[in-house]
Amino acid sequence: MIWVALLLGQLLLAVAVQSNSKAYLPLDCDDIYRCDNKSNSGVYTIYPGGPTTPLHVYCDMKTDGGRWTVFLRRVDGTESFFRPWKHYKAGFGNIAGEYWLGLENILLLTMRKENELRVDMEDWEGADASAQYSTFSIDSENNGYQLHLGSFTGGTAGDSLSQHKSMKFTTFDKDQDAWDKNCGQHFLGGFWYNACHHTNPTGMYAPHGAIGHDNVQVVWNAWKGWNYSLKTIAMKIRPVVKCSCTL
Ligand SMILES: [Ca+2]
Repeated sequence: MIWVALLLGQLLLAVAVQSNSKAYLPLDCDDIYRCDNKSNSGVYTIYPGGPTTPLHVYCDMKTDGGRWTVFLRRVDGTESFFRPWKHYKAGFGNIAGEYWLGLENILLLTMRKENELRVDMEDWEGADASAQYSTFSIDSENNGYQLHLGSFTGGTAGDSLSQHKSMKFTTFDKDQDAWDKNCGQHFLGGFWYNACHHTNPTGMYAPHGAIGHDNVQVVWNAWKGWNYSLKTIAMKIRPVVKCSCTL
């Protein structure tokens, strides 16, 4: 009888271990990378809002060590980013192509872990550049999804985001910017506009030189100036590694 009880106990333990492994739900691309550091960049499912709300996202597993959860991606102009508040709140687009992950999802991703931010971009001549920031988080909708941004820590693109620090989010139908008109309406995107911007990553997508209006395109002023419409831009976050090791 003791033998039977032991065997039963081992069986129960095996079932428990198996169901534990099945219950593994990654919060972000960092969790996916840590589970399998041979992961390739691509579309994955994460659960920042819990087990009942799976979320598709693009993970950058290559750039500067990978682990990046991408929340904005512009690559070819196939999606319109001139959209109302409810779209920026919930997210839109094609995860394998161009998309905005949604302010509620960005909030969920940044409330549990301290994250850093990286912005990668390319011009139409084949050059690329980046900008990195020590921390990134946003407030809830009650406080306008206000942006909290740490210091600029490097990157050849230079700093065009610090001017947006502490701004609330603005779309053409919700004005929370520092201008007497609506920056989202004027510059054709949704962003943490000030009065109005030094970067416009959700602006109108167009090949460089195709449109004559300054500032309404996908701009990163510190790298290419106000009049240059970038070919690609991506904004991505990952948890800050807290190294407890001693040298
Ligand atoms: Ca305004």
